[in-house]
Amino acid sequence: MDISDRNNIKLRDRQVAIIGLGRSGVAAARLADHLGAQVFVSDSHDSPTVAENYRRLQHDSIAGEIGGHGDRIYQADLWVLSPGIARNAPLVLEAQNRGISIVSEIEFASWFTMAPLLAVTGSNGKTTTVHALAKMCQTEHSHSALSGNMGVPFSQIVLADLIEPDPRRIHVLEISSFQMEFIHHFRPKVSVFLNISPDHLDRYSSMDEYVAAKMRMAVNAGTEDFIVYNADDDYLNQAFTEAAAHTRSFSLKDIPGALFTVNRTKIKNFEHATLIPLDEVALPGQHNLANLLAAATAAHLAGAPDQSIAMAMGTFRGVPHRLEKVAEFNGVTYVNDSKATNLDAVKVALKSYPGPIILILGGKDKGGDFSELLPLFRNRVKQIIAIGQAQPRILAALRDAARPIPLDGLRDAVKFTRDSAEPGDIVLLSPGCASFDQFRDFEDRGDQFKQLVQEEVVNA
Ligand code: UMA
Repeated sequence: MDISDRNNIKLRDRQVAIIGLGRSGVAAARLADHLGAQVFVSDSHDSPTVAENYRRLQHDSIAGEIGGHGDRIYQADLWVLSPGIARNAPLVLEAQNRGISIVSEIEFASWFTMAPLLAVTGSNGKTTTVHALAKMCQTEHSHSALSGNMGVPFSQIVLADLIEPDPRRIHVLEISSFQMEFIHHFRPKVSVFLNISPDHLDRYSSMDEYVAAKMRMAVNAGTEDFIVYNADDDYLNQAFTEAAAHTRSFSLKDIPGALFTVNRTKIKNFEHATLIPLDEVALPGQHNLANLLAAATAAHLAGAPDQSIAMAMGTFRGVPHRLEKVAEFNGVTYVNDSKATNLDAVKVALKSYPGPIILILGGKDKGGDFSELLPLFRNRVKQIIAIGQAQPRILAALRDAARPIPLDGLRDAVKFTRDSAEPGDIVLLSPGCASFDQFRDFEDRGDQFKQLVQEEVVNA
């Protein structure tokens, strides 16, 4: 199928295969169906979630299969690929061999909206930044809608807008490297790059490959578009010296050319007037200040007034599963940082508390080097609990220096902290790993942690 002209892609009666039936797959299937395509959905698994997703689509007369991919998937003009499926998976290579056009779910959805896209990527801080950005862009003149990697598929929002158009729509998108592997026309008006550090090394053969996937977000940026990047990040500083689009950097240092700058007491706008005093910013932490500067810069470029930007900074307190205080019991504070799926996010979490910290680490291994955490442990982390599939690697990396305790799962970890934590301690779930070994996703892991704290500690 010819997809070279974005404005002329017609799906009516075309064979569209949706590969993967998680959240993205379901939303893409519904969007394709709405646009008149002959949709076929396929998933290699038949877990309860996939089975339920399939049942609902079947109910709406959408055809498919679960529990394995049959040959039917290759009778297609177009594939919409879920982000969880690697681009070098055998079925993807086979489809390429057969000349089938393949696009990511984000690319697919982007064809069917004319509203401006504000896209945010980075190794850490994406979810916090997009939430702040969406709040800043929620004004009389612009109605922001948040989607992407944060959990709501872009296709779902695009379909809702096709059914009930909103001329003031602005899309705020959280973008992962996975979602950029099969893009062609995807072109944000503002592309925000927060930071780049090692992540997903289980899926990419090198750091360069991972960085390249992330950088693709701005590959189509033209002279009317903007790239916003963190000038305090070495990778990004090098990457954007010769960008085609307008670039705007942000920094925690006072750098020339930044739209918003910060000093010891306040955030200032580009006219050096006070945007907001620092003690009125609701979200704690230096790393969050950088996220807020990124969001403010993007919001300004999208036309949001300073008043709305300042209001969001004064009221936005953060997102669930990201350094979320769960409970304080007998002087012990429980913190849910389940969204910390890589080691850099764990470092940020550790730096947010002076200690003493009891750290719950582990989950599905993503290939990071756990010994990188060691410099942050001193005088801060009093105990490490290792759980999940990554447990042997955590033990091997940290055994001598930090003597981690291996436990079976989250319930045992919470019980252990109930019996061993002392007043003043912080019990921090900051796994540094993906969740898929024992949980549906990081949200499920965080929700279960919160429930276990209630069951095993607060109400015990
Ligand atoms: N599958 C196949 N064939 C295969 C391999 C997998 O059919 O060969 C199936 C799996 O059985 C599964 C589906 O494909 O049912 C894959 O689904 P998915 O993992 O893409 O999951 P979705 O529910 O569609 O969720 C995706 C994002 N998941 C990933 O990128 C892994 C979600 O990001 C995102 O919130 C959602 O789309 C909506 O946009 C999650 C994530 O972990 C939060 N992201 C990573 C991260 O933040 O580190 C990148």
